[in-house]
Amino acid sequence: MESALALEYQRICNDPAVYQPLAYLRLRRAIRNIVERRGIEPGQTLPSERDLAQTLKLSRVTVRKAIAGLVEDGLLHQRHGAGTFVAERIVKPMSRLTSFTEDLRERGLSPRSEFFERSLGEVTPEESMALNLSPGSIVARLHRVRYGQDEPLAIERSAVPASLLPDPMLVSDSLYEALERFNARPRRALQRLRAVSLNAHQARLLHVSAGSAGLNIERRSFLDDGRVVEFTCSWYRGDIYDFVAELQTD
Ligand code: 16G
Repeated sequence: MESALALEYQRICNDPAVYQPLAYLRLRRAIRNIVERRGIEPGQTLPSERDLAQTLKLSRVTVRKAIAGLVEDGLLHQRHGAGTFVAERIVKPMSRLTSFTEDLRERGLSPRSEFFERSLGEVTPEESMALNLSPGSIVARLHRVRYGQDEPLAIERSAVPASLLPDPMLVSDSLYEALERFNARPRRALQRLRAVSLNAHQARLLHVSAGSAGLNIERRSFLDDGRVVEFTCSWYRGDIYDFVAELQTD
């Protein structure tokens, strides 16, 4: 693994398309690429800071800085005295507005969706409140189970104003990629998290037992001009996901 990482690091240093003058950012990219390609599997240990510094001819401060960034992103995990591992649970930082597809790709997992619904319809009272739309407006609705490789990870129901997403069939995998094509990718979001027990139907879809722990998350996301882009209600599996928030004093 060490030699694969050294090769990848060298490749990034010599690639004129990757202009990155800072060594710790080049190393961060190299480690991320190796994890994405499954050159190191979830749960596997990374070589020690000292070994990496020696092999890559970098200072330990540089190596430490590269690793710290990936720990913060949730890709790596550190256990005191035991070293640095590729995270097994999916650690999702709450400070970044990312999509399910991006989160999984960053971890080297292939995302896919199984759709139960992709339709257009009149807003319900709940959607009209959440999306700031007047009664009678049309919304695009998606209802799907989200998979990483072949494992179901979350159930999601999304509503998006049809003025921003005129045809829900345009969402083949990623909602955010589809919105991007209409210049309507969200820029900020408000999220509410709640611990829940998954009911029998949800548990069946997620391949866990009824009553298992889940996280119910409501996300309202916005464009720069304040328009609401999405109202999504998700049920994530509690046995796989960690949501992590960084907090600072005022
Ligand atoms: C995430 C979001 C969800 C968003 C989706 C878009 C959370 C809790 N929810 O699952 O609100 O609609 O990503 O993902 O993070 P996509 O672009 O892959 O469809």
